[in-house]
Amino acid sequence: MKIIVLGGDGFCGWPTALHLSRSGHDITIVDNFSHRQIDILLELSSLTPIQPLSTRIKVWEQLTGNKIGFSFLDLANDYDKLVQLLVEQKPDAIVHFAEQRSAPYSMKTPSTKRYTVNNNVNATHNLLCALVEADIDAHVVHLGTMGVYGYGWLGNAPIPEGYIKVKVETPEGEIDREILHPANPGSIYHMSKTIDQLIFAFYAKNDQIRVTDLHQGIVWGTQTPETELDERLINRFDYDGDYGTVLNRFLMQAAMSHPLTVHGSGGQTRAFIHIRDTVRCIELALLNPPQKGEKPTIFNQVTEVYKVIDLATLIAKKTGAEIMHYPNPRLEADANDLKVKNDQFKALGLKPTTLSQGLLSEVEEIARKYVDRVDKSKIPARSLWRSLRTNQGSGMPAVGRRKNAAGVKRVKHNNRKIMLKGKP
Ligand code: USQ
Repeated sequence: MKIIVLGGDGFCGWPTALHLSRSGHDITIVDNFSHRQIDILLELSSLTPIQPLSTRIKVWEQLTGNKIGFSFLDLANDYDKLVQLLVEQKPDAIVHFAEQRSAPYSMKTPSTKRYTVNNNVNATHNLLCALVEADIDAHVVHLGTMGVYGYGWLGNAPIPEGYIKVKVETPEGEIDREILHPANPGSIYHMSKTIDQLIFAFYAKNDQIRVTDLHQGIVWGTQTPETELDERLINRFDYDGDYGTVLNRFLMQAAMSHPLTVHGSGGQTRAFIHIRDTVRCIELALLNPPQKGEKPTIFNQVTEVYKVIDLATLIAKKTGAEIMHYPNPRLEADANDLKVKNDQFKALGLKPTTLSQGLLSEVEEIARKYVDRVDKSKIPARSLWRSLRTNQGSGMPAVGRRKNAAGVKRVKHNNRKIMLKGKP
């Protein structure tokens, strides 16, 4: 297949581009290096020494003989260039990762909120509008998020894959319908992905665009068989308070004997997937497109569900790391249950990488190896969902309001001694 990977320089995009290239597909990466630019602005860098994209592509060709094309393009703004690219390339499929993907970054300032909405919503809409204008029948595979469902609305009932069956009262009696699962985003970033869903539904109905939307959980891990081939192909590993996701942050923190930064009680339950499974799922989705005129296919791209505190405890047991509970900078339930259906990928043959299989090697091979590159000042999560003033009595976890004069206190949690620190 001829495939364009939008956002192909990123954490999920780069390993996906390599995996698809190795499988024999003809790959062109489109990227505007927005994450590398945000890194510069926030004075961050990946824990792993990622190479410039031109080096990555050159090394890949030297090692495998496979060429990967590249087009520098800002999907949200360079609409005409995008149409031209589609006309020239005539792709069979497009994988769309080209969105600002951090929830904390999206909540940081009015400017980052507006950037996230402008960038993500325009990128998605431009893509679909351009496919119609260029008259290209390419299957769009989009990286969405589990966060579109929100956490807790269905209690302990499993979250279905995108659509939910409802009964509607009408004057003629009850009728059955299947609708998009109600959106309940927890951040501006997650909200932008809920808007994406409506854009996909409209273009699938109006223009018969074939769309698969992947509602992915939190990705952990760094390497795939392809990125492991040479250090110059290494994938990025974000550990900072904005872009680092929880499990990778804990792994890095354990490697450098930093206390594990649990927000609030750690009762938040989330869905997870290893990056190796992400790239396999993308390929499975590409090989199983919906028909023209069908509503978007939605897969839940997750393999395991954990509570944050259970992840911290698991890592603490394996590494001896200390667990510290911080006031939660986010506005989210202090604890929730979560069950998720992922039957479709299992039926297509996905064999999940579980935490127990991959955890220690990840600590050893990546976190410990590059620990000297960590800037400790970047570890705390500083983006607040609400200003400190409006947090009073807002339902933010009480731990944040129980600090002593020194700001640090030892309390008991589940019969274990833990540290409480005043500032996130
Ligand atoms: N958390 C901690 N300590 C930390 C970091 C996070 O306790 O040091 C907690 C958060 O408060 C939250 C949970 O861990 O309850 C998950 O946070 P996260 O930063 O790992 O994940 P999130 O912000 O939800 O976003 C990430 C990706 C996003 C993707 C999403 C999948 O950045 O692109 O869409 O995971 S999901 O969460 O399933 O929607």
